[in-house]
Amino acid sequence: MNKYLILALGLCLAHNVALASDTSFDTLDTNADGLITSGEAEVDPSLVEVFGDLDVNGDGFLTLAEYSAIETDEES
Ligand SMILES: [Ca+2]
Ligand SMILES: [Ca+2]
Repeated sequence: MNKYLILALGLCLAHNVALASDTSFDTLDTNADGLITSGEAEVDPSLVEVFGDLDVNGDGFLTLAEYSAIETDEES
């Protein structure tokens, strides 16, 4: 599991280099299970800071709906 996570993070970092400033839900969701884990969020330090706030139901994962709340916050 850890090996897979490291590989996933590596792939996500590669995607981030390519995409630069646009970190989309799909980019963060490296294993495409529809949820962003805290591990997947680590590629974006600003997301890690607000992860707990975005995870409104406290299950340790961000759904697309939960993640979408960040867009409102970032525009202010
Ligand atoms: Ca995921
Ligand atoms: Ca959640």
